[in-house]
Amino acid sequence: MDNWLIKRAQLTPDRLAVHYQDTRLTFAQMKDRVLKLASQLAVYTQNQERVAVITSNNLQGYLMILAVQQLGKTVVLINRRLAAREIDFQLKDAAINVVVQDDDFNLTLSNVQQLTFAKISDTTVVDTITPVSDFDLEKVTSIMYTSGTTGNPKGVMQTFGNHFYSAVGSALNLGIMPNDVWLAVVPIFHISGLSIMMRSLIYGMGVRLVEKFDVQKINDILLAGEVTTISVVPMMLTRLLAALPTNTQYHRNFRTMLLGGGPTDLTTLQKATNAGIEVVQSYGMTETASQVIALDAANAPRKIGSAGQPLLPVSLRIAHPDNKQHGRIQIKSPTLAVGYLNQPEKYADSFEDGWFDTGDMGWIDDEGFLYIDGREGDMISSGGENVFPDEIESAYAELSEIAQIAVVGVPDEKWGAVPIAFITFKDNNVLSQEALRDFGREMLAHYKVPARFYQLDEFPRTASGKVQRHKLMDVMSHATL
Ligand code: S0N
Ligand code: AMP
Ligand code: MG
Ligand code: MG
Repeated sequence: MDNWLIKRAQLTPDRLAVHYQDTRLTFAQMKDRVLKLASQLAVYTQNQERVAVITSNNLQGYLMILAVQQLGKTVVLINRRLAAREIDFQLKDAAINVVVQDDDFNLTLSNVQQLTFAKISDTTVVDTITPVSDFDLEKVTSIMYTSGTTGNPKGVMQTFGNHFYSAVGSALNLGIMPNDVWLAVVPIFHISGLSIMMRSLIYGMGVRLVEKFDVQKINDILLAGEVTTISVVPMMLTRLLAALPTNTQYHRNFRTMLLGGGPTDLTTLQKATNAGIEVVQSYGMTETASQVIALDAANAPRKIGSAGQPLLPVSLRIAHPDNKQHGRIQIKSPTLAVGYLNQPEKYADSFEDGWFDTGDMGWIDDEGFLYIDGREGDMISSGGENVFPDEIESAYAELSEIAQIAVVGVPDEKWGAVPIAFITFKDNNVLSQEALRDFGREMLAHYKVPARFYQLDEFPRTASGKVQRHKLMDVMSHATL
């Protein structure tokens, strides 16, 4: 396919491409800005196949991701909330030499050149680059890391074709209107946010880029009719509703709230419906380049609690159903990532008879609508970020005072769920809550640090000596905090 950005600048040069704070760029203007940045970035990245970008949702980061794309290099998107040690792992795995980062990103990373956006935009351009002529649908254009129940994080390789089919599948469900502007407050380092950027290039649609999830500000934008669509995770919806005055409705321009990334409670969905908000529930993951299952406007009110039906390019089956037809959610889709970087066996293991096994469980009603039961294993969904107990337990295992640690998720009013930890100490060693927390904040993204640590004399175990996780909640009441 022709280079989407260049093509957009030809087809719809004067349409809004991106709006951030007081800056509004049309596609023609955005192309010029991106190509200039790409020329500056080229000075530092000549022999690099991949470039990592560390950014929150700001204009410079947005343009930088596009600039890497224009150079024909793969952009490795790093979750800005991770700890240095976690980022180092990803950079090493992706063989990154050059990191471009927000001006206020202040972690020192190992064995890479860290360039701030300011440094790159101050670079004198010697040769203006020629952007890649086309976007090969089979080329890997983005990599983002996702964790699993066990083992190291995996670099999910997304192609232009993945993004294209994802954008088309979404459009065939939600439609495209000439005045569409999609609000991106979900991070552009996750597929929730990056997919909005790709839809913008493919549809010729404007993006309203917002850096911080400031509830009041987002509600104001939705009330003022400045955007037509927004992507949210469940926790964002809950907070938006709580801050919306009763009997107040969003502007009629606003047509779709795309909800995904984690489980939502029915009360919240019911409240949203009562407030006249058209919530389109969806299900997707990094490996599927965003939603693959979604509700449609007509069925949304009737099918509250369902994640919807497979989008046009997507096939869905439930494998190994029990007698209630609950089983494993498996997918076939042209949006399916082409692999995990350096871990081909791990990726191959995710397939059964050519179907991708999502690791999630669910069931399909007699009209073909999918309901998600949850994930196998112990994943905790905190504010739309996935947290895996194994990752936390391995980090803490490095503390010599700890004999054993087990992490479980508990419901949390603000984040939906948060991890808490149960610990036995060696000998008479005891670490304070504060010491445990500080250690975690050094080693892990802060959202992974257990909210509380309970000290136990011993773990509840099975006859064979295995820790009984489900019993941990019962012992909580007589554990020391
Ligand atoms: C909810 C968010 C915005 C909260 O961040 P906020 O309020 O901006 O926090 P900060 O000011 O940065 O930090 C304040 C303190 O809060 C801690 N913190 C931040 N986030 C979390 C968290 N999630 N859980 C627990 N604590 C958190 C900070 O650490 C800080 O504390 P201190 O000072 O102690 O460090 C933010 O969490 C957020 O952006 N969440 C959403 C992430 C997301 O997008 N997830 C989806 C990933 N999945 C996918 O992309 C696949 C599905 C998909 O594509 C999709 C999803 C949704 C909608 C549409 C789609 C689609 O299909 O298109
Ligand atoms: P990620 O790896 O960050 O892309 O997260 C994908 C995971 O989020 C999925 O495998 C699910 O476990 C979870 N998830 C996404 N959408 C939903 C949903 N609608 N309901 C429940 N869980 C979801
Ligand atoms: Mg994942
Ligand atoms: Mg830290």
